[in-house]
Amino acid sequence: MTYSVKDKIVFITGASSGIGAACARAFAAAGARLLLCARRLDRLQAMAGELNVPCHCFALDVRDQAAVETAIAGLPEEWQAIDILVNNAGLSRGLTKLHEYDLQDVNEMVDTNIKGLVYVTRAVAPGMVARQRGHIINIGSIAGHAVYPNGAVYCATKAAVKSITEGLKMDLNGTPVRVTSVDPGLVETEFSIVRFHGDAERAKKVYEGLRPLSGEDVADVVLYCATRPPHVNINDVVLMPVAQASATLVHRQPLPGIE
Ligand code: NDP
Ligand code: 8X3
Repeated sequence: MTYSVKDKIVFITGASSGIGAACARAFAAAGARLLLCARRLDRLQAMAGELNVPCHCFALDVRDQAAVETAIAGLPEEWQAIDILVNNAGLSRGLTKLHEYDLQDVNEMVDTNIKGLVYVTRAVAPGMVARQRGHIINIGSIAGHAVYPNGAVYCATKAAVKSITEGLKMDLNGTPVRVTSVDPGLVETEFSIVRFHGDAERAKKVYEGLRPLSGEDVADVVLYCATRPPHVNINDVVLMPVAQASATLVHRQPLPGIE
């Protein structure tokens, strides 16, 4: 027996693009009600208009602790009982040797990927404990399992997500609240465009010669984790394109059967 997400309230951070937007579509197709946030509210509203489920969209920068607390405490009553939180908002900035890194990029990654994720979790998890139900799904990365050159800080932020997921699971032990990490390899989204500060040509090269994952591939796994029976907790899923064997080993030639 699977867990139905129909009519459940699913809160997805960073739903304006890529994996977050794909998660919104996947949960909508399963009949969930969607709480969607990101900084680009116009994008959220455009997507919500195409989804045939109730959606509540709001602009939020997860780096802003006070804004996170105010937004979540101030949700309309009918949106307060969040069943599933998908902590997806995140980014990479730069791909550079640490001793040459732009510290503004460093701050943005740490503040978004670690502190932002914790602020949102801190605001949502108490309600789940009080209601004695809920599921927190963090989007980690293969980068949290293995470091690659020029990516020390981004990899460290995703290693932090891995630790936070494991620690949260321990801290919520004794409650029915579930905690999962979904950790993808290369996914073609706006991720690399953001990493390279808008350099679309350079971003395209990241996925050249292979069939990367899509946001939909990741959303499919997130939905799978969310729909297991209530006594089953999927702790961690690592998913990669077949052409990717590790954080650093990528085959960039055609593979039979893969278009
Ligand atoms: P995208 O750039 O396509 O999407 C990132 C999303 O995060 C956007 O919706 C963006 O919204 C949101 N976001 C970024 N910063 C903030 C912020 N300060 N406050 C609120 N929302 C924010 O990239 P992906 O979909 O690929 O990335 C989603 C997650 O997946 C990230 O955590 C990333 O680290 C992780 N990941 C990505 C992989 C990949 O190869 N693409 C692989 C493994 C993990 P907005 O700009 O409107 O605020
Ligand atoms: C994103 C995947 O390998 O570009 O987390 O870091 S990678």
